Amino acid sequence: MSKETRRLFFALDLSDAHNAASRDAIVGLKRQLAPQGRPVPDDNLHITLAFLGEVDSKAYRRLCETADTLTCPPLSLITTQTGYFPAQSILWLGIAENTALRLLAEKLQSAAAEILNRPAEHKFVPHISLLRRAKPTEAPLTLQQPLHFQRVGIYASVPLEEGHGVRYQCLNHWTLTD
Ligand code: 2AM
Repeated sequence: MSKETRRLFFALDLSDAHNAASRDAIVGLKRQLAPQGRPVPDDNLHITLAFLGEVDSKAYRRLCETADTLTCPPLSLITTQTGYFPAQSILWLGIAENTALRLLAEKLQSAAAEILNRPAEHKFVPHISLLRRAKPTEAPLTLQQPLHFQRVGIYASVPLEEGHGVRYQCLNHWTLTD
């Protein structure tokens, strides 16, 4: 069996057409903040539900089997204001508390902890990372935009061939239904 691993995470992807207007506003905020750090490429904007780290193919299959059993309605979310993860130097845009979102993330995080035999690396703070290697803003900036999600995916971080950075490859996805 292959012991090769991939760097994976469960996430909600912002690129669906029905989120275009809100995504444009988020990209605008990201541009405004760009001098503070290294902007995340527009195509990489997402909400991480569970960060998985390095995962081998056997664990990947078990994670997918767990996701097959998920029950979660489509999610209607709203962005709030900027925040900062000091340990990772990430400047992000927050998401308002939503019970279905939190339950989904907690289910995925606890399944991942069991399958990968390691505790979740982070407590769940719903966010969209905007800038990496960033400095914090002096005061939070507010941006309230609606976002709707009808599916959740598992993604791999793939290093770009031309040098710095990564692109995210969707390996599998699941439809959220009432
Ligand atoms: P993201 O920017 O893609 O959401 C590894 O530490 C990664 O975990 C971070 O780069 C961040 O990826 C994600 N992450 C998820 N929840 C986090 C949290 N509460 N604090 C810091 N990073 C978090």
